[in-house]
Amino acid sequence: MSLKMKLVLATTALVVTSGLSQAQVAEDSKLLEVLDRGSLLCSGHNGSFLGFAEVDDQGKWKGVDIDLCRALAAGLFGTSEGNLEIVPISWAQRWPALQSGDIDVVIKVSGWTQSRDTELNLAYSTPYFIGAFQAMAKADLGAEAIADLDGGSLCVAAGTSTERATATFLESNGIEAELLTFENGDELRNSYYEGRCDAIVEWAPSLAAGRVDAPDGADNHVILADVIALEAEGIIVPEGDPDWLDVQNWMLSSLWFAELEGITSENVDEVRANPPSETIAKFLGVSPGYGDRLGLSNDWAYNMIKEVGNFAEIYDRNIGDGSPYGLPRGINSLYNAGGVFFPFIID
Ligand SMILES: N[C@@H](CCC(=O)N[C@@H](CS)C(=O)NCC(=O)O)C(=O)O
Repeated sequence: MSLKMKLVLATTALVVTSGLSQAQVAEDSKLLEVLDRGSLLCSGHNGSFLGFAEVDDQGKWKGVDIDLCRALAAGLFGTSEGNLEIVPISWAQRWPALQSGDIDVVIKVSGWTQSRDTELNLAYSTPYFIGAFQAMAKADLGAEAIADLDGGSLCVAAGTSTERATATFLESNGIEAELLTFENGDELRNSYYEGRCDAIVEWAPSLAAGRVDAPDGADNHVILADVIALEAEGIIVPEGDPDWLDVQNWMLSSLWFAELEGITSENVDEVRANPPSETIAKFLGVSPGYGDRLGLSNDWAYNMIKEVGNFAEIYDRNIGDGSPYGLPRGINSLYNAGGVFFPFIID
């Protein structure tokens, strides 16, 4: 290769590399609309969805999904305080609310299904949670498996992938059981506890969380071992807005990266003052690149970690050891702790 040719290639590489550090956000991206508006409209729940979107005694939202909404708002605006509105919606309202613009993003343990992906024109982030659908039955029925509930009834949430997966499971296994569906989660659980159905089908973390509060005591209910289906839960935005989707993916990756590197809400200031590597300096906005490539401020990850902490902190506070539910993290851990999650490469 001639020297001239080498010079041309080197210059092109330089332009391409430096061009990468400034985001070209599409003019019609939801990202710009949200930044302009100065507030994020995120999905809540119609009632309490234990551990993920609950309303506490003071009427404040909390939970894993609510913390992800807070992290996103903090990443976008520096803090979620005054910049986040949680819009209460049912499972069935998720998609019309997103499509009409009543909410900007669905962070509502929503499973990746083919019809949502294609017919509803939705785009999924990388999954942030793996949930197994299982059934919990009244202990006095003596059931050990769902097949033992043949001829009985199951309560399940309307308009969810749980309803669909349960119907498929019953059909595939030749089990005849009636499915009673409910729009509202509290109504669903109360109907089960009041004896309107023999068992309730929910996501395993929800069953375990709900069992703690069973009015007649947790011991009167057994979670059956059959796994009806495994589901990957992701963050959802309308199809065709890659810039907005990028922010969701990098938000999740940032929370895992901080966890992997031991960066917490407690020590993030200390780490930022003395970053142990160039990658961490970039991640926390000490050196440029990590935010402006996405159309955000370079300290957006710092702001998220400072406000909500890393993924482990979010998990522990809401459904893990720091919560009333004490659920082990299991498959939802990072890869180095036996789970399936990991951050993407920061280059
Ligand atoms: N992952 C489901 C939504 C979550 C779901 O199915 N929730 C079910 C199973 S945990 C439920 O029973 N929810 C009770 C509630 O709404 O409180 C989907 O994407 O449709």
